[in-house]
Amino acid sequence: MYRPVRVPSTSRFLNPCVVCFIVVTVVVILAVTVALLVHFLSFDQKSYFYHSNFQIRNVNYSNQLTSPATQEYKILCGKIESVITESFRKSNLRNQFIRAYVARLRQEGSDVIADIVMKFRFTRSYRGATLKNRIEPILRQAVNNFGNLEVNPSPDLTSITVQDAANIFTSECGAGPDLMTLSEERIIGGTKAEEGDWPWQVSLQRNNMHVCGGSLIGSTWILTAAHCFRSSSNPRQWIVAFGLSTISPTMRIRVRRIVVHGNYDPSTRENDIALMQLERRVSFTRNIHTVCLPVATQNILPGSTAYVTGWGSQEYGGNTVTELEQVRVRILSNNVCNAPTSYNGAILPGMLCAGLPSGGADACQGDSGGPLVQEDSRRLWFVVGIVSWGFQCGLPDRPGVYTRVTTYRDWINQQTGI
Ligand code: 4AZ
Repeated sequence: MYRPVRVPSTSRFLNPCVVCFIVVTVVVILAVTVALLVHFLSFDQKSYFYHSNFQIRNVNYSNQLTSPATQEYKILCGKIESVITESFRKSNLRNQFIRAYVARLRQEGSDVIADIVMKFRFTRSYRGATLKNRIEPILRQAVNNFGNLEVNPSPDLTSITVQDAANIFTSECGAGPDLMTLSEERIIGGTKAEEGDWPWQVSLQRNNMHVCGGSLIGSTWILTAAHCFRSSSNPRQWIVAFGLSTISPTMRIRVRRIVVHGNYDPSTRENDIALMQLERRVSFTRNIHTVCLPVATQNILPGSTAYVTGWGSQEYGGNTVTELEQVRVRILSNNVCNAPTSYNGAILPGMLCAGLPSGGADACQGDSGGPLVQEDSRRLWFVVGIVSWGFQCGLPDRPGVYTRVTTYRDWINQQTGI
């Protein structure tokens, strides 16, 4: 009987498949280890925040520097930021430097002090002291490049936490959530607002029911519309609620005084502006702080983007909502808004129109008194309009009509000192 010769099997350990498997496994383990090492040593970066005071000797702290809305304020901050940025961009920290921002200008004696927040990204393996030693000389070098600005030659430099940075920003007006961490520009999409997106927005309530919106403009002041008080201007009947939700607010404060514009005219809706003074001061947090007021001379450009926020209804005649919403609109010129096919002359100089040409994006009932805001080139938010009126909501050629805040800038200052 034929039987094939049996080839003795090779040892298990020398089986080419097993050898191949072992080699591949070892190579994969090595590659993963090297990749993880490289990742943690060079790519796993962490943000570090630093604070510095620049003492500027030859600039007087005039009225012009008390508000971030003035050209003088913007120019001075812009100059300081660009000199620091340039120094870091030319230095060996160019890849680690993210941003320098003047968070506050204040007065000390006859000097102006600029509080500067700087953000860096370093790998986690870096030690704090090493970072400071590398940043300090570049900052000193920046000081030498200020030209006509006399800045103290060795400004201090302190490592701060992201919370410390946020605290500096919340003490000033207009910081949105992205600016507070010197992060990328925020993409505002959808309609639902998130906690801290619009930290100045308040809900004005009677009997625990949302009636109107408003904006926090000072630690005891709310800006809103005069027509909100047609039902009652008794401060004891009102409560100001903070936070995203009107039914579970993060804070409620009683009202001391309501100041309705003396020349508010319900028939023309002219001077539709009012102020509420709170019973107590608000302590500012990341999610509750003020919006900036524009200067009276600020030009609100037709075509520019603005946002309106509130708990108003989503269609004319509908119910108000309980969670804060936001809508992007564009500013229209009063001329366009007064066209015969639009509001046909009803738009007075103290009013401002905003919407989209095809309609669809608009404030509606219950948004009244709330803010129409714009972001400036330094990413600070300004309240340029107060939701006032309109023909229904979201219709083409019937944009939302707002009280033009710049027109009433002096009136606001007379009433509040802000
Ligand atoms: C209102 O009745 C109202 N579309 C507010 C804003 C607009 C219309 C009506 C703007 O409170």
